[in-house]
Amino acid sequence: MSRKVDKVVIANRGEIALRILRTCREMGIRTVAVHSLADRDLMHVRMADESVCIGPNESAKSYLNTPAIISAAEVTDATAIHPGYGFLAENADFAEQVERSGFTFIGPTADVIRLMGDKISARHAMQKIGVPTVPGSDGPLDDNNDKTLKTAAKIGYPVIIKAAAGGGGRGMRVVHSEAALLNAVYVTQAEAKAAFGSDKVYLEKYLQNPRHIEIQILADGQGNAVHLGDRDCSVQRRNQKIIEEAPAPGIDAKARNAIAKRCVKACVDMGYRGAGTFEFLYEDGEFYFIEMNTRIQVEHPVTEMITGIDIVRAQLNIAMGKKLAFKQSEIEMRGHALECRINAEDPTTFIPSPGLVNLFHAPGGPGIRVDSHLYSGYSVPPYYDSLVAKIICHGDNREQAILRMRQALDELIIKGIRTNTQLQQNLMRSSDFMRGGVSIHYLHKKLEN
Ligand code: MV4
Repeated sequence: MSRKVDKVVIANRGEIALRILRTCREMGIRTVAVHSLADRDLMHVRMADESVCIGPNESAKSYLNTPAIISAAEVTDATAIHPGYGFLAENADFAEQVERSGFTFIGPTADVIRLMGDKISARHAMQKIGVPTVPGSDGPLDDNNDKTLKTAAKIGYPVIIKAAAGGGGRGMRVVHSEAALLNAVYVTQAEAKAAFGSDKVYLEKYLQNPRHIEIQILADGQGNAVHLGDRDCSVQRRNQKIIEEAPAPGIDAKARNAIAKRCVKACVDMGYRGAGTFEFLYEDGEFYFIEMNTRIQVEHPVTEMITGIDIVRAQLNIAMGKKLAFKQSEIEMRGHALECRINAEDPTTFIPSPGLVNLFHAPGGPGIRVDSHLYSGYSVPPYYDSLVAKIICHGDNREQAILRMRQALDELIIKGIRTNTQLQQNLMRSSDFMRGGVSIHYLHKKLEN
């Protein structure tokens, strides 16, 4: 079925809104920027064919306001809505309402978003399809305490209790001994109920020193799917990724191909449509599925740099009902790419540092890409995420990518607000990072010293 995608509402802000706008323009697709009151001066709002103010500063009343976004699509005669990442990107009810209102949701079907939004059903789906998961409970924990204790004993301590409706690090608790288990289950259930409206929780073996490796896929929902390789996102602080790279360093070709093929097969079996990411923990040479993201991700540029594929373009083409334009054998991975996230934050306290950017100068040169909505004179509002720029560097190999990143960070000028640029510079000179393959605990340990 072919669907009209000739005018897209970009239901997001900041760098990703600009990223989506750029590809739309290249494809001759008209754009509608929807923005909050605080975001009148965003770069993409100025560049869009049309713009609609959808509410006040608070995201709850603007970027999360489904009726306002759908109304904006109606009044501008748009045909499709791109959710970007964050906000409503993985909200199945939003996807459903967009489609029910007669617009194309640029992403998977609401059913698949819902399936993956429940981490227990996602786990179950992967087990059925043959994607390896972390050893854990079969479905949600119930009020049979003896059974819960037995399950944990069989898995072996430490275990981790996770909320089915959680994800991205929210609603989790690590348990180190049998004595602490039942109370931890009870508390996690209560917290999950309060935070997500569901007290469903499940158990997994707690992996103590894993890496975070994910696999990017594209699927057309018509039986065709490909992977675009993996990314390593282990350098993070409090579940906020700081550096991402592609490919994940030090993984042998056989293991990475095997897991990627599983993901592709899972997409075909599920009838998945759009761009998606399978998140894994990687420890002692094994991959363990933890979550699937049904959206475009912040770190997608590193994959674009090594494959030459525009993932937003692929999303738009898939939404139009086109079949994938390339086969797996036509996708070549070349060199290595790194992304450093630049956040408007205090370098020592990590407290957000919004305000007027007096001067912005972006780095350049071979292999350098900057995804940022900043410009000199722009004021970073205090209401949203503190990500203000992504510096992406490609090289023939990881060493060259790191050398280029050092130069790029050196050239980057952001005056008026505080940023984490110096931390990124330090990381690009850290012997552990330079060796490659650090775990998810690396940055925490480094910052303690
Ligand atoms: C885990 C884990 C260890 N063992 N599951 C955190 C985010 C969410 N996506 C899943 N998370 C974790 N799940 C088991 N069985 C450790 C984490 C984790 C983590 C994972 C990826 C990236 C950063 C992380 C930071 C802390 C904990």
